[in-house]
Amino acid sequence: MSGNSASWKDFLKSIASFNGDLYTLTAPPFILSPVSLVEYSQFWCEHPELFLAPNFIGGKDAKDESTLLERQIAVTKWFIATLRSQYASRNETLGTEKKPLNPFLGEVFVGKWEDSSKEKKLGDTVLLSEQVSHHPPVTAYSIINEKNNTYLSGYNEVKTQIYATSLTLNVKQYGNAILEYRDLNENYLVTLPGLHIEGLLMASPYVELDGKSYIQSSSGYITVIEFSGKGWVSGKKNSFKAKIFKDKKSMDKKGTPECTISGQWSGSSSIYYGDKYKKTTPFYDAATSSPEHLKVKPISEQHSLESRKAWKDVAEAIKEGSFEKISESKSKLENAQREKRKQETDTNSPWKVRWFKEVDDSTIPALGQKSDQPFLNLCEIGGFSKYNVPSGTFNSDAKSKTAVHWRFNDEAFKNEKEIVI
Ligand code: CLR
Repeated sequence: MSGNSASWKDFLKSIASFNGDLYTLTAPPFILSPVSLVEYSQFWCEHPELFLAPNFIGGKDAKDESTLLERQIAVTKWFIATLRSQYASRNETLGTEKKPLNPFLGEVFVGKWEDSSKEKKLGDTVLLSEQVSHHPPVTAYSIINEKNNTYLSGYNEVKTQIYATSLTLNVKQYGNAILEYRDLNENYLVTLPGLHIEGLLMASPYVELDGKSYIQSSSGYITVIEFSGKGWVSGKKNSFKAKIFKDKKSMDKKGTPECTISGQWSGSSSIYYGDKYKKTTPFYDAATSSPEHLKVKPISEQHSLESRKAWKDVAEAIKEGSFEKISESKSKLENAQREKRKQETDTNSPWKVRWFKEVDDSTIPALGQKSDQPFLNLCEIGGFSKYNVPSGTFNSDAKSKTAVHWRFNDEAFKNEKEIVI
């Protein structure tokens, strides 16, 4: 054990008796990431061409079954392609999963993916990510492609449990993501999978996804993706099986899906239609399609609320591996934040969230009534709960009374004057 640094053993002890807030735990420097959790929203779009693909399937007004199915398959492919960056990239590039920096209230991360294609039909795609709550930590984001009128917006909030006997961290996601292809008049609800952190005992933590993710389209089509890991039937890490059904009813009947996709989300997968499993063809290969990283302004041009600028000293200390420098620079930032909150209370002027707003869905719309909000419509079509329950929970299993969600505030972003994208 060096200096004041907690050893891995001490860290495990504190995890075993932890009280629900992972960020209060002092972890040894080697497990700390110099990247703030507010940056993780970028992983939704490291394959912009897949994100935008549905726009180019059939004409804008095409609503025939085969076009709709093809778009559902395209959205499913985009989703599968996001998973490697989201859940395996730290492990693959740094050797282990890392503990991200806990974003402060109002912290933002912005940037864009520039269209590098020859045809220029994609256009630029912008990322806005903002820490909208500190206790509990909640990040909201919006990914905007104006040229194709395509929007992804959502938020993430996790609840963590520890299984003391196996020292596994069990993480449930509470947010949801809504994908809108406004020119097509089509939108999709994407539910977020559960996950657990394994390998803690060996000091080499990694993420394993579990449970299911759903992609519910306004066209009725629904994809159910089931995740499994090493210890499961296939025996391979990062495995999944996705089935696409015509609608929720067909899914519940457990009949033959329109198509089935299976394989590894961090590797390759294949697809077959109906029951023609002998005619399986390649679907997606994460190994051969490298992620396109977001373009972010140099730190010298950033606003003080921008993540990389605000965390610069801490990030450098983490890279140096100096426990003293880490805690010194972190305390500086945290104390400044505390002081800020105190001032806000004293002057009765609470912090204003920048680009997002909280929407209370508990009373609107009345039961059985249609709503223009994509989220409520999609919940109704797929039978999902609109309440604050783990992502992907169905109505009948919901056990919460609140239905408050973070949504993108288009107007606020249009009026943005300080932060340059
Ligand atoms: C955040 C939202 C992203 C997907 C995602 C990926 C990895 C998750 C992260 C979310 C939340 C925080 C998380 C992380 C993996 C590890 C980390 C659960 C859901 C915890 C806080 C760190 C545990 C510490 C050990 C590594 C020691 O879209």
